Amino acid sequence: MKITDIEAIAFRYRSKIVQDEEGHAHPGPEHDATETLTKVSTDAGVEGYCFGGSQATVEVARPVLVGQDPFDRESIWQRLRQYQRMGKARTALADRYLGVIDQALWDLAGRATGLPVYKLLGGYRDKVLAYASTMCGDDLPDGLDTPESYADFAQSCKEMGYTAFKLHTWMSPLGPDPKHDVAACRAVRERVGPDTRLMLDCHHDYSREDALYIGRALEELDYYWFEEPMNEHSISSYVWLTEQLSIPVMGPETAEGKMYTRAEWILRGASDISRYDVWHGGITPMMKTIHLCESFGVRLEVHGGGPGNLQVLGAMGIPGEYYELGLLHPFIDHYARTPWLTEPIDPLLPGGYVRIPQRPGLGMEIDWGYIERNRIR
Ligand code: LLH
Ligand code: MG
Repeated sequence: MKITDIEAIAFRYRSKIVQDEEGHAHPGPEHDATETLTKVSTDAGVEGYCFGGSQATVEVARPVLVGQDPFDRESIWQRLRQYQRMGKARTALADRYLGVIDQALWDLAGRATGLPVYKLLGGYRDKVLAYASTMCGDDLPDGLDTPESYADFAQSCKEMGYTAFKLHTWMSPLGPDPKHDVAACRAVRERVGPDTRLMLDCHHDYSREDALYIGRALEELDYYWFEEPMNEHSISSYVWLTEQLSIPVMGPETAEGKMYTRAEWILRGASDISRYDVWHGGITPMMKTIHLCESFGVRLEVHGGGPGNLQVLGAMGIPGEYYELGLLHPFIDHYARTPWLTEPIDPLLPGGYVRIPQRPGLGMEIDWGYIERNRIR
């Protein structure tokens, strides 16, 4: 089998989510938005898909992919990784886009063999616990505007069946404010009681002292982990913080450098729990990172949702305890957000679990009628 083409299909949809100036998602007025579907075709008629990507990405990747065996993912991935260093590919093949191509190739392999990706990787489980992960704090009345609003939302999530809840508190320009963050964490703990797992992912640019203050408060409130409170480029700051706290510190989430960066964090003792997602270069480097963590006896929690992350969670033999389900907000219907799929990828099951999708590939059933009706390119 040989790859014959890679394309980026763009289509319109209606969204109720807007991004603030730093890129954090919030509820907003309904508007037109664009989604892209990257499609890899072969001479055997089998195709692979991943949502995301861009026209620039497929133009740069096409000469590398066409003519290759789509099962030679490692060779294709290594070649594209080298391309990332210079010229047009620096942006067109940034990790996010490399991750799309890699996922489309895994999807293709699954569709070709009739297996979900987690079975190709080596199946470990067919369901995973989920936590409700909130959007960042806002100033919308009865949204996520006060500690009390977070407590109300945590209670609703508990009633929906979630057994764990993670706050993203106020980012710029509404944060940082360590006291406000701690007040929200306290209000949530008091509302949901001792049995719900709670985590915090706060403003990502706190000073060492502010992060330590928040971390100590979280220990007192029996939180389960403390995520990305400082700039991840300062590994020394994370070493400093991790040494002083008993609550597990988690990271790096956004730092560049794929498995190489995670290896350095482990060697330095910069966090207790590592972090990765398929948008940092794909399933291929994520599995390398998972095996790295396993070798060092370090936990890894998967960042973000979506089909690629879920398939990896199904193949993770080390915890990897949770699927991040979100980002949720009292004003947003999470399950109405992907009208281009015939059904949502991550419905919540009794007990607070999400099933690893069992369809071949990444497990998505694409609504082609929807895409064709709304197609731009
Ligand atoms: O800053 C944000 O908008 C969120 O923190 C976002 O990046 C989210 O994906 C996250 O960090 N989840 O863990
Ligand atoms: Mg995070």
